[in-house]
Amino acid sequence: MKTKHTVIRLALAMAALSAAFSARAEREIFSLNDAWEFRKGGGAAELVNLPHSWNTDAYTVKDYWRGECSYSRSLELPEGWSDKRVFLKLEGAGKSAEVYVNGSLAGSHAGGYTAAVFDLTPFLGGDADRLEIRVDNSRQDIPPVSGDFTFFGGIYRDVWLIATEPCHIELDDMGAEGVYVSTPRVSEEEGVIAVRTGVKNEAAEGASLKLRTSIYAPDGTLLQTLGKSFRLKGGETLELNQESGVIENPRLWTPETPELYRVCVELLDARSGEVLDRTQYDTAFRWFRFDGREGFFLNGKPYKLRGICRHQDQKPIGPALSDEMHRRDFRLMKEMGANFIRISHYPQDEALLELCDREGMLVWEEIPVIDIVPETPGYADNCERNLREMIRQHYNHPSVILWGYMNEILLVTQRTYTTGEAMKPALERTLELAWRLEGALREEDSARLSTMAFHGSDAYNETGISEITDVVGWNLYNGWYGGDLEGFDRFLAEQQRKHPDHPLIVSEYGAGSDRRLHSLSPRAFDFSSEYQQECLEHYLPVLENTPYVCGGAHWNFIDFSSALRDESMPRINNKGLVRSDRTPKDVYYYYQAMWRDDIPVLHIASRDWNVRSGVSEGDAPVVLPVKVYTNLPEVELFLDGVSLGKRTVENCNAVFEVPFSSAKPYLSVCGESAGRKVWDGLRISFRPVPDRLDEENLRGLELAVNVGSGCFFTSDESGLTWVPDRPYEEGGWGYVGGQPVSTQTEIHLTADGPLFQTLREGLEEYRFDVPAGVYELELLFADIYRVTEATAYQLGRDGGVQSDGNRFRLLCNGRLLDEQAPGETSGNFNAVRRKYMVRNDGDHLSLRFETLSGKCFLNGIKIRKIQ
Ligand code: GCB
Ligand code: CA
Repeated sequence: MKTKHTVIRLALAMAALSAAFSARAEREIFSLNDAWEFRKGGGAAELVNLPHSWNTDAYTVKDYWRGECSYSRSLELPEGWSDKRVFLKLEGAGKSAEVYVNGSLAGSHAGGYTAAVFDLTPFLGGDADRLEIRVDNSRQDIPPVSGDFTFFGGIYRDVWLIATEPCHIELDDMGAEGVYVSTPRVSEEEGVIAVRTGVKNEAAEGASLKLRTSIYAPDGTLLQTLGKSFRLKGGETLELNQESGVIENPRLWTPETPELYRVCVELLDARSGEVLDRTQYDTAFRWFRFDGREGFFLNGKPYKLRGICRHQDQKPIGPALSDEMHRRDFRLMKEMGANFIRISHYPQDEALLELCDREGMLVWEEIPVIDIVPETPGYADNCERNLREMIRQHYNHPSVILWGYMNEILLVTQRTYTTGEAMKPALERTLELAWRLEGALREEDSARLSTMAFHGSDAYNETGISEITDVVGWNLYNGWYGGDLEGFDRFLAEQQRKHPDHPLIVSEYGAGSDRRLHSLSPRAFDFSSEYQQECLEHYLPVLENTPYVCGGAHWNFIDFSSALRDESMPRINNKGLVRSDRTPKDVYYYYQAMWRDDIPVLHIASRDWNVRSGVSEGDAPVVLPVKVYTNLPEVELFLDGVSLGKRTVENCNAVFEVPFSSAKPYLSVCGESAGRKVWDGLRISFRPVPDRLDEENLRGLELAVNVGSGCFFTSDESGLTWVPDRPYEEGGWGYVGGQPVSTQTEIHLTADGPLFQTLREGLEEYRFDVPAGVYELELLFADIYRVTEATAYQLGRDGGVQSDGNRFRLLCNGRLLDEQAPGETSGNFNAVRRKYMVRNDGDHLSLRFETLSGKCFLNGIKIRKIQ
């Protein structure tokens, strides 16, 4: 709710603004992000600042809120604006917006990721104007309608208020500014800049005008000024073309040398010489080529596209990032050594594109036409308009080289229609839309190339879809969703053999990881950091060393919001190189070591695994691997200052077997770079678990086992590490009989989901050989034996076994302890923890399982000696 206070503050700010600007005829612009009254559905008003999203619920529930919400506020315009044209610019509102001024509809926009501009002038009435924006994220006629991410609602980018003179440079050409800068000629020897400018006269009378376009070199010196005088009748719009003279030996733009020229466009009153309007753009001289056999070329030289894909959200705020947060992301990617970004799966904030130009990164940007083309009326029209908007709005960013418009468009299509006959109409729709979008793209921009991303199915070739765009993108997850890591190499080689002239990018590849999980024998879908590392350490050298592959874009730079996803971190797709809060995962430094040669990279890859445990044999230390990511040729590791020797680095990593025994060991690593020593170091917390239990080592011990799993699991909540399961051996502890099973389905009623997602079924016994005494025995259960519907992106990794009425008896040292039917009492996929006080009069604790019906199972076990 707006308080009196805010009104006064606002009025003061406006007064100050108008004083500062009233003398000027030029365009005025300020953000209008503060003091909006937000109403969700028909709910109560709440005071919010923009950027804002109402879908923070998407981090907790699958069925996040979708519908219409409204944002409103009063609009007090600065003094001196009464003769001006007044525009409102929404940089991004998901997914559609209707703008009302004093109750009248001023305009609407369909599309959640492109900007829209509204001319408010005819609707402004006086001193108490009221603005209302209705935003709706439920519409099915606007892309995306399917996809592995959250379709956040809200006005989640900046809102601007702009005032111009009646004669002004266009500022609403599909939300773009109507000035288009290109380089029709570019080589090492000479470059030419062309500028196409829309000019509008919204006054009743005609005007004599002049367009003055100045071109500045990267060092700021004025190179050329182009002038053009013309007359514009009242109500008329004109497009003017200007072309520079030859600029000799232009400084060429690359991601490493982001040399920018500057184009300043001014509109002048021809008679008085007064500047009526002014805009400016960065531009650059660069050219490029994609080749099916030889890869990518920038400015005539072979250039590997070292890329990442980037979603835009951050937990818990959703997509409502400030500009500086976008810039932080850019810099993290840049520092990692990336020179290419696939802006996925939708156009993103200007702040990001601006840095791609200024600090250097090549860009693929796309619209969110994903998985399937629906029949919904209006859908195709909205796709085409969103594509044109994206291209016009970001046309002037020289970093952009590719426009994309479809992602894995046959994935859900194939799953929805299982026979070729049934799929036919959908396929025709898809091809028709693809050709339509390709045509629109060609009309909008002849200087960039078109692309699409496919999932690893040959259907894209068979149906002819792969023939439509200039560049083919493959999203490949061999060794994750199926198959093995080498399947990646084979797939690329086969594509090259069959389609040697298709320029090819690996538009996605990746694997999930959860820093709570660690494994000494990593496997796909265990979500261990170690498997993600193994996977990327396989993919990246292939990308680097296969000349016909233009490049790759890792999926995804961040752990991002996908409300429908379960897995180890429900609501999050955790394939990021950085976590949602942007803390780099260790594997980030693998990329940095691979991609940077201008700085020494030396990183002990154990920030994600700084709380360690392991099973110790007697007093012997626990030997665990410690990996170092580095671009140095040789490194030496030290444990508490004592050298563990040197290792030669291969594939930018070296692994040391480290004997852990003390509680807080300090690891350091040293390498040499250009004659200087380089260091990295960190402290680890280490708590061993004995393989043989006795009075002494049981004191204070909490022996926690992640039953059915090969992974260590460290709880975020307690910090306790649950060690991997192991078979019982005489004198020790572990399971007897049964087999491990796991699920990707979310486990409710716990924050320690992964612990419950793995279990051992059909076991006979769990046994600890321990001295006599009283013990607290804790058992963890979750019944996962109900078949659930997997999402499109969780291909074939679930047990998927139905078993009803699972009921079993537990006997401790021969006495009945409990009868459990976790599915029945707590419901499937719900966590159950139960503690028992048990007495051992002999030399062991034995938990025996007697199945009464269905299956018996155990998800976790913990013991603690009380007396
Ligand atoms: C894909 C999709 C992307 C998903 C990704 C995944 O192929 O294009 O949107 O998020 O796979 O993680 O499954
Ligand atoms: Ca488990």
